[in-house]
Amino acid sequence: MNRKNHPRFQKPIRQISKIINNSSKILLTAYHRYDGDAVGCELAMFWALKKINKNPLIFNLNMKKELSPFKFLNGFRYIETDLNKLKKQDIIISFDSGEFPGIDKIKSKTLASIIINIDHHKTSSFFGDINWVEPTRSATGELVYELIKYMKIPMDKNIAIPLFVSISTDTGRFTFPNTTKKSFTIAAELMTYNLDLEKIYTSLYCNKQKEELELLRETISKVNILENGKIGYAALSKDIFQKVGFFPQDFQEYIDIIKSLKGIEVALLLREEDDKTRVSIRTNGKVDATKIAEKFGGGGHKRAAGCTLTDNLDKSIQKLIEVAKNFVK
Ligand SMILES: [Mn+2]
Repeated sequence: MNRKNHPRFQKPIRQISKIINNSSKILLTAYHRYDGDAVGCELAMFWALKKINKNPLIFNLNMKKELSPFKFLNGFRYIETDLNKLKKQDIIISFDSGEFPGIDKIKSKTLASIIINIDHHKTSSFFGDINWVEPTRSATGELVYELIKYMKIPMDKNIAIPLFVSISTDTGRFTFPNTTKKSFTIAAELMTYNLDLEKIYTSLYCNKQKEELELLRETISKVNILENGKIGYAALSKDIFQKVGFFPQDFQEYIDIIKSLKGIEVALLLREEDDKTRVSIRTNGKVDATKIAEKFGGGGHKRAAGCTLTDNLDKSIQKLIEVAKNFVK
């Protein structure tokens, strides 16, 4: 059976909307990587649920709120990050998270009866009690948009802005190949709420501290090219972050620089964190990034994936390159 037609991938939108309608305290959450899609979904759902008189709470375990580029979004300040402060909840909805180690801890702490998982990672571990996973969607924000429409919750600017952020960041401002007619159609409808694009894009992309530029410079200086220009990688050790005094929440633009080199098929960004090495993988051409990530227990999308190795930086470089080479032959 085609994976896409597998029953696990069928849309439980009716069931989800029923459960939401029958609940009051609704915990909205995401795992680990609080990017534009994840945070956008949480905030869009937050405002949508408020509109139908629910009690939503956004909870992002250990999120470094002060470093987030999404601080400008309305409602961001209500995000809770301390597990100890969580009180009883009826249900949990997770967004944009292919896996969620530790969600059971949140479930038992909040005594929530059900976990709903809404996501678009094709490597999803289906950790929810109900899973709505559509890997063909450009962003989880597209699913949240659909859910809000299905539930007939009137759209407004508070909902439209985070949804726009979700779709525009996950499509690389509508340039990645995951961008579809649907992404544009939804974005076009969101634009009817008079979104100030200049303000949104300035908040997202023209808000750098000078340490970030320092780190970009360090990253560029560390770029290595192999296999006739088909593989590019940069490895960032702990002391680099210490030297520049900055650690990004999101490494997207650092790896995009490597990916932007003409002829690159596999771009890798490795960074040392405590006793492990985190790796971002981006691909052009025929290489599927998830195929490389999965060799190391990771996952993601065709063009963007990630994994974590328990080896040190040098050993991780070796292992990654060895695998990557097989994909560019
Ligand atoms: Mn996403």
